[in-house]
Amino acid sequence: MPKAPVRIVHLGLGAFHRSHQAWYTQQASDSAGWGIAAFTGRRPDAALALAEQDGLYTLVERADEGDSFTVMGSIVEALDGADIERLAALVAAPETALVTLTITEAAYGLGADGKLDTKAPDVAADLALLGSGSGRPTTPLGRLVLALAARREAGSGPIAIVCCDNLSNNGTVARQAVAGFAGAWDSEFAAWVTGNVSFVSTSVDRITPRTTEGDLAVVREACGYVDNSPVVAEPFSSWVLSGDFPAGRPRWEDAGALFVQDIEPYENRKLWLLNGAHSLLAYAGQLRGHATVAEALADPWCRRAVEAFWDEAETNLAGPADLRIPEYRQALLARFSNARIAHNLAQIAMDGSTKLRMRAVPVLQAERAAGRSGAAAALMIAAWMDYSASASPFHDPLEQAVTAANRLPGTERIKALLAVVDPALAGDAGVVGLVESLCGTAAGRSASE
Ligand code: CS2
Repeated sequence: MPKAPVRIVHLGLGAFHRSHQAWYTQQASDSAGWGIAAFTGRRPDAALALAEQDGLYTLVERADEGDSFTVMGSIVEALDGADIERLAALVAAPETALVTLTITEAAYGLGADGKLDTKAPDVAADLALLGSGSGRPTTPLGRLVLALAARREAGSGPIAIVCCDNLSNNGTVARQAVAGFAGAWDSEFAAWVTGNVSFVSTSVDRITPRTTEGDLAVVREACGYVDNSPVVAEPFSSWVLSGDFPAGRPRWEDAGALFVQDIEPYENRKLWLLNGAHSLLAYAGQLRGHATVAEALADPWCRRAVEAFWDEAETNLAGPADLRIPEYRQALLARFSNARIAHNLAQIAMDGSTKLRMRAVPVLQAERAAGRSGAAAALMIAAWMDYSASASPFHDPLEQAVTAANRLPGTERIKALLAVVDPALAGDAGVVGLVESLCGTAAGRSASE
């Protein structure tokens, strides 16, 4: 098939981008005009592997009843994220209308106060380097900001940044992070960003576990060719977007994307019900000896904990009638139980300090504000604390603070760990006591043991 011209630049070439945004772009009726140039993050491997097959790969849609296979061609260039020259040239090109992002929640560098943490070592290093006008940024945001400066220089006009990471109000988060970088660099450039960059918020959904050797063999067997980079995903997918596209966009609605004014209810539904349950299962499930989402959900203790958390979340979910929460919950149970999708809990467990801020904290706060305990949301935090003390490896942007907190005794430890997630919660004696009483329960110990 002929390649579409690059009009979308993507940062974060991973399995999720390939099963989600690349799929929506390929399904759009005007897809022939919208090619994606996708850059990796820390390592070039995914780009190298994909470039070897000219950007083509197989999307395996894995349903309970079997697999179906689609050859994907919407990624027309797969590039090493360190190739800043190519990134700047593409973002500066007038044809480029969009930059989409899946750079992970933690990469926005936000502190517990929701602002860019300019003291985080990699952010501080990139800021210093941008300020000095020489050197190569290593963070995705540092690279993006440099590329936006090239667009300004080229006079190529407005552009949209479409955030596809699981954060509440992710367009605003992306704006804060980019503005934080731009402002710390040059105030005139920061003003250009404000006037020319539209930050689109989106709620993204498609369960996409890591590809395994077995998946490669399945594709070889079923399709009769060798694909070194297939991606496996559930059949379900959803994309809700809110914001302006000053330079245009593909007709993603042809693939079912929903464009709305107020994204918050959709975001909360997804972040609390799907991602919240995922985190709860990731921590409690692993403490109970399970390895995948489907295995953990089959454990009645975990299932009860998830349902209790959903009850708390649902009470605080208000929004348009089409939220259909009972049906959404029912569908989630089916999606999570798809045993053919081996979704590893260890993968979901990563970067908990950032994820819990979106997944547990808002529900806990809302429950307490309403005079209720919020025990089910607090259990997610308690399970994370237990997990953080025993997991190896333990991946988290605040790993050092978590390790230091875990050395403290008793209630001091609980307070310090809570402060990593949300300082306000750490100052609430009721929450500290509640979380402390729930520690140990997932693994089957009572609080007093
Ligand atoms: C998961 C998500 O790893 C995680 O934190 O909760 O990646 C989840 O699978 C996706 O958001 C599903 O759309």
